[in-house]
Amino acid sequence: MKIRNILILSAIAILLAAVSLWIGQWTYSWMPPQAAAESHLVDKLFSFLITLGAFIFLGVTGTLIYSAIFHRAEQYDTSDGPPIEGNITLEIVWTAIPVLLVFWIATYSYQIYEQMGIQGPMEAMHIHIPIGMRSASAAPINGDAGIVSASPTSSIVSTDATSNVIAFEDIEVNAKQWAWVFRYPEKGITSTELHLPVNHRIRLAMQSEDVLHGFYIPAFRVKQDIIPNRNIDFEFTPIRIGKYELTDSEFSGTYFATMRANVVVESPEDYKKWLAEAANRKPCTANNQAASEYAQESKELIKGWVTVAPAQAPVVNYSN
Ligand SMILES: [Cu+2]
Repeated sequence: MKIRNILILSAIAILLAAVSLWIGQWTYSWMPPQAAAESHLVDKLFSFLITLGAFIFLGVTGTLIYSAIFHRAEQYDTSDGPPIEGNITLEIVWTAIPVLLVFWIATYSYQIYEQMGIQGPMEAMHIHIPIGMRSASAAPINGDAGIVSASPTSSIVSTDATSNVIAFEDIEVNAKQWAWVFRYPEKGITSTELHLPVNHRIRLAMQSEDVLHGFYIPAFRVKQDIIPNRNIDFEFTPIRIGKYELTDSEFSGTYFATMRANVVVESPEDYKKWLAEAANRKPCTANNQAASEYAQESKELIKGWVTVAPAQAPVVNYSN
């Protein structure tokens, strides 16, 4: 190959790499706000995948377009191209590069999965292991009082939850067809809105009363299946004050789409205030979209449609 060609190809590769890196940075704006420590991990992985994908996509389609424009066969020329074979070096290179890339992606993804401590099917099968506890590491831990810092740079060091003194905010999550109920065991209050103190490690104990549900907060980049008859522990750290949405990520029946809840991340002071306020309220029946839609539809008597009746609308101290 002529030196000139090598230089041109290298220049194109560098340009493609630069464009791919730029696209990779751009991916951060495609996402909801980074409202939990975990979101930094996930977004970094996503950006990495898109950067790699962009480089390959631009390289392949660029070559195709270049060939189609500049090396087009003459009209009515149906002869074959030159038979090229037996370049061992080339074959080794184009096998090795994708294999290495796949291993790179796999290792990187697995590390992030580990850091987030999300339970796979294996953990759910072996429930005698203290599940969900082996990783409390997605949150940057800042020693005193269990307050974690919001800075993404200081993240992810330890994988040993027991060696760190972390003040967990324990909250019970109850999922049923079709409602979310959150219980704050310390104060004994219940709510249909999930309130969380910012920069605190949250530990959820999740249960389903009936079928499979999925706990998913896009702004936190966390998702966990809730399997009936199991206690599912799940941890994360919200780092941004604001109001977000929790949705069900597993189809759980007719009114699945109504299974949403507000997630309010607030300062520890506001959180305490809210707890106190909720504790003063008498429990009453919460608004439940599934129940009201079901009641409406039964009134209209849609014949021939049988559906699972929603569970009773939750009775809680606080509902929105
Ligand atoms: Cu559900």
